Amino acid sequence: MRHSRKLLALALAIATPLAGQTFAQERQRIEEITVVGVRDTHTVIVDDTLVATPDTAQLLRKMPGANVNKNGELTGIAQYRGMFGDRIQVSVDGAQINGAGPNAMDAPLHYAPVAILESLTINRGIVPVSKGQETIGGYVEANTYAGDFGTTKGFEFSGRAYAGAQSVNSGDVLSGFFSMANDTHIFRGFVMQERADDLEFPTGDITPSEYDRERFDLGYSFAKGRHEFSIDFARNNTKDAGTASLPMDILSIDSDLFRSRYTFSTSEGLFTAELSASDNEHWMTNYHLRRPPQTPASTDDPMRFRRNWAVSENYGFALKYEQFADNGTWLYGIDGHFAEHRSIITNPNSAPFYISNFNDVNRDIIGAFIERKISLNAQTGLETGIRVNHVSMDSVPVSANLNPMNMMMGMPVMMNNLAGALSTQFNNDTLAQTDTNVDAFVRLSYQTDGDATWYIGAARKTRSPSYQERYLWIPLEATGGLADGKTYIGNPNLKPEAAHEIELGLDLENSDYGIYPRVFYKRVSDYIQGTPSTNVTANNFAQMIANMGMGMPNPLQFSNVDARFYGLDIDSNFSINDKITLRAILNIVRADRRDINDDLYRVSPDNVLVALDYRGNGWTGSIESVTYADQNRIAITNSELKTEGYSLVNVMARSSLADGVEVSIGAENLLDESYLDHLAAYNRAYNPDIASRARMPGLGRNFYARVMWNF
Ligand SMILES: [Cu+2]
Repeated sequence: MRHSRKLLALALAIATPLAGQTFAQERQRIEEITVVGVRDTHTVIVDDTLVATPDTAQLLRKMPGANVNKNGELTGIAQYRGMFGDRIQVSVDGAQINGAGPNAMDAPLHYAPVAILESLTINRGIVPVSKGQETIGGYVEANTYAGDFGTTKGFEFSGRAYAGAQSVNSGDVLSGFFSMANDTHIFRGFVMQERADDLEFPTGDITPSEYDRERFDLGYSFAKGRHEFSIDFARNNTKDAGTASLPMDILSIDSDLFRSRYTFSTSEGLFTAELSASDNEHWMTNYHLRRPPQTPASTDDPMRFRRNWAVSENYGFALKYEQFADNGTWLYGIDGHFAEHRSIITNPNSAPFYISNFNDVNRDIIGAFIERKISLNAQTGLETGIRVNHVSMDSVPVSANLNPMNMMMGMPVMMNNLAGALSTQFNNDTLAQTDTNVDAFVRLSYQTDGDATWYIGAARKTRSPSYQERYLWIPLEATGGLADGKTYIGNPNLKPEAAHEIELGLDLENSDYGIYPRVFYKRVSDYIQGTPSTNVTANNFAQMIANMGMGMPNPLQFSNVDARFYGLDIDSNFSINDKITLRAILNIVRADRRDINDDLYRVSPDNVLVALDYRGNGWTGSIESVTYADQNRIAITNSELKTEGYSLVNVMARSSLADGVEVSIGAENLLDESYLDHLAAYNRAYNPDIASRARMPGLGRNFYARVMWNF
């Protein structure tokens, strides 16, 4: 294990993908580093970074340009430079996973828990088109533990036991990774269990915010000569988990994940084939973890109980060939991703009640790309590529029954009539839609004689509408986790978004320091954003629901508008002496509409992280200050609330107790500061300590500990 960590450090140092042990990957790495370029990724290695959270998405807070829209403890949605959700492509060990939840309760990083995570990498700025099909907002790559090949024919058993606990919610995690490996085979397995009670903040508890999750993995890798093959299965069982920022809580998320990869390397190039699939089933309710809906006389109202069954299926493949050429590489590829979703809302107290929320919606993408990386001369590197995606989407007709008692008159009849009119409108619309989208990018780097490499990049990136944006037919909050409290309807005829971006940067580095600033400007036409609905039937329906105290009137409809994003982020480190390093990250992003005078919703406030890392004999320690500015640039359209700035202090220390045993302890929000997290949305569950629809509080002081035993 010690050996592998050294390898990781090396990989990080030269900013290439991690954990390359095979001949092919070694070769690939050598080829990659011959091309002049800037440091375009930022990686967090979990072994070296102490975090209390079970949710990998929260690691994004430690990375330049990145942040997390938090809707629950296991429900973190990646944000990068002001864009989030489906605009950020997330890869979990090469697989793209579209979760079952129409509100992204199981956002992609749900499927890479921290306990099995080896590293998390973000691409800084413009993402090469080969990284993923739709990278309009960014690219995040999670890699989990896979084990290492041995050096001889003899099999060796090794692994890692990982245990953690934290005070803020009495949470704990226990996990084990085991592998049996020689120079040709790796057999591996992983088990994990984690659970927690409700979270504390300085003046109360967040209810519900408990969670309970299990995970099991089995995998196998084979390497011989120029061939390498791997296959992995994982089972995720998320049980009760509170998501107080959303209208319901998680009852279960049961997922089967599959992925496989084959690589073949020659002296001329590297061929890669990848296959992945997942099958996700999810239940959520508005009554089993939070207080059920009440009539004014504080008794449960059985007619307003809701539960939601949602499933998704994904299949993905990629075929790539990287050809080594003079001074660089050519990369050719085709890939596909096929997703299907279904969601039905019912009432456990009234069997005939149902809303067919999403009915067998499909979103299929086939893509092809070519990329070229080349050193034009000893100082200048060029990277460029083009991708074409063909997107096809469809839904089968929808229906609902909102009059379960078969009443002859009254509210249920009127609501049911409106729902009937909405479903007829939807079913008569053009539900089958296809888009052909073209992405392209170019990045040029110039190394001066000194320590500086200058960088300029430009890109066009596209994204077709999500299934929610096209096929949400009745005003509901099923919006991929926007959590603005608004109900929305979709529009099957939406056009794809197209972003045009330029980025400028500089890497200034030597043995004492590294400073990596980037400025960017991105203009998005046909940006998809909720605007006030002009659909009279939908508006009447929402008004009627609001009159019954079950939601907000005035729904939004997903529409094509114009938007822009611009800002600056800086990643940096300075060696103060051979033991102490100063690390600083600064993030500034502005995001607004170009067609009207409004800012965009849920954009990270300006923030700065400053940390001192100490690396001494036998132990390491860090003290970190995280400061967020006020966020006064809010989306009026989304009724967004402002937040005040705040500053938190975090400390952590790590020491090796015995050979292979490492103990870490830390405290987040050491000073128990009260604050509001601008990206954590609003309270939607009954809570004596937090008003309904008030901003979610930030967490109180959290002591935590982690023990890792590598054997
Ligand atoms: Cu859900």
